[in-house]
Order: sequence, then C-alpha cells, then structure tokens
Amino acid sequence: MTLATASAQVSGSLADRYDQDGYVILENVLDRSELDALLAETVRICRGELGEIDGAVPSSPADTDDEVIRRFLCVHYPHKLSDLMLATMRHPVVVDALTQVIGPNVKAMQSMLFVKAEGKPGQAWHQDEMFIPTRDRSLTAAWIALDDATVENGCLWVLPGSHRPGIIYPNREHDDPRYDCTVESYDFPYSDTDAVPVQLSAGSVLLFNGYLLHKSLPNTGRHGYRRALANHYMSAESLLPWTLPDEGTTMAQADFRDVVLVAGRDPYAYKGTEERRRPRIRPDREGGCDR
Ligand SMILES: O=C(O)CCC(=O)C(=O)O
Repeated sequence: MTLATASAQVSGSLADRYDQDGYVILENVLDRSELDALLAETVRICRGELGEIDGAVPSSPADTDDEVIRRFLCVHYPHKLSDLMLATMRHPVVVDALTQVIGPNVKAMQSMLFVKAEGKPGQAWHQDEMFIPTRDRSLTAAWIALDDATVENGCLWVLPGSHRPGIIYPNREHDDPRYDCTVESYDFPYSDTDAVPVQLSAGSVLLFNGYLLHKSLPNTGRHGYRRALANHYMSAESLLPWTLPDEGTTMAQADFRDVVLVAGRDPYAYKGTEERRRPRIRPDREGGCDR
C-alpha cells in the first residue's frame, strides 16, 4: 500500500531534498517479513521478556498480546534490549541514506519504539536537537513506520524548511491533552497552516533533520496501533554534549559515549563506550505529567 504524503518535495538528489526540506522519505525499506519480526519483537519487549524497562507495569502471562502492548506509548532504548532492534539501527538502506546526508562516519545514540494504541497522545511541536544537542547540527532521525502511519492514527507532521535557520526555538511545559508530557516549542515563525502530514506506508522511513520542527497528533483511530521505531544518528566526528560534564571535565569535553557506530570510523574510539541510559517507558498523560 502506498500512502501519498501531502508534501511536494523538490526534485534532486536525496541530499538536496533533505537540505531543502529538512526531511526525505525512503519508500518501502522494510519488507513484510522484517516488519512482522519487529512487531513480534515489540510484544516480547513489552512483556519484559528481553529485560527490564524502567517504569513499565509488569504483565501477566495470562494477558493477551493486545492487552500488554497497548499499555505502552513508547519504550526508549529498545536497541539495548533486542538484537533485532540493534540490527535495525544498522539497516543498510537507512545507513546508506544517512551517509548521504551526514557523511561517511555515523553513530547512533538513541532508539524509541512507539506503540501508540488508539486514544494515546501525540507529541507537541519540537526539535530533536533541543533534546540531543550535537555540536555540528548533524542530528538525524530515521522514523520507521511499522504500521501505515496516517493522519487518523497520529502520523508525524513537519514544518518543511524549518531546520534551515539553525535556530533552537524556546520551549515550555503545556497542558494540551492532545500531547504527551514532553515540552513544546513555541515562538517560531510558522503556523499550523504551514504544517504537512507525513503519511507513510508500513516499512517506509522518514529521515529528518534534528532542527526540523515536527509533532504528532493522538491516535484517533477506532482500533489499532501506530507503531514506529525512531532511531537517532549523528556524525561520528562531533562530540555529543548530551550529559552534564563528568567530574574533572569541562562542558567543552562533555561527550555522551553510549553510542553505536553504524558507518565508517569513530575518531573517538579511544574513549571506549559506556552505558549512560537504560530502557524506560515514556509517560503518557494517564497518570498526569509529573512536574
Ligand atoms: O512518533 C511520534 O509520535 C513522535 C516522534 C518524534 O517526535 C521524534 O521521533 O522525534
């Protein structure tokens, strides 16, 4: 199934379109068997069979798969639980596209597995570089649709070209029930009428820039999920000051090393890698936003 996106992208190379719009769609990257394997792995992850997830409500063996997975809005860092999720982070078609928009040396630092059953909220306007600050503005997301992502079930919306000024807009807490508890960006020179929904068929991938303003709306479908795996990447040449500097180091040296090299070489391999994050759930609004 091919779902048309409302976006009219300029023609040109993948890298040209990415530079112009801040995003590019890779059609039909994963086939049905790859998708089925990832959906089955999602069940195992949500059942806790592959390891503990901070904040998750334990399921009982008597719970059906549906009962188990629909409790989750999103699991952060599934690649730390699952070899399949880790292998998907290295998907050759995605990595090839990443090297075209980032450069030959690419590392990953985050994965997020969205389940988002009907009724679950979206995420307000934001820029990923606000949360994951690279030094060289190379942050790139690969958002893999595991189900058809539609306006009804809460696909992503983007503000094309909003990455180009290279500005991180201010953010604030909000009480909008359409969105989860994550802060929202505001005071940017675009309105909702500039926004474009990115409808994707299952197996297609949206690659987007860390400065691109994007959001998602709730899953308003009557039944079903909007499952997606979002992986984040950047240039391996850039330090990643995602954590406070450790004792004895300065902000200029801060470098998050809980990373996975997916292409080329890591000039900082001499530092080794270290575990800084563990799998956890993303809170939705059901328990209120803990502030
Ligand atoms: O999938 C969603 O609903 C939100 C994902 C998102 O905003 C992101 O990956 O940065």
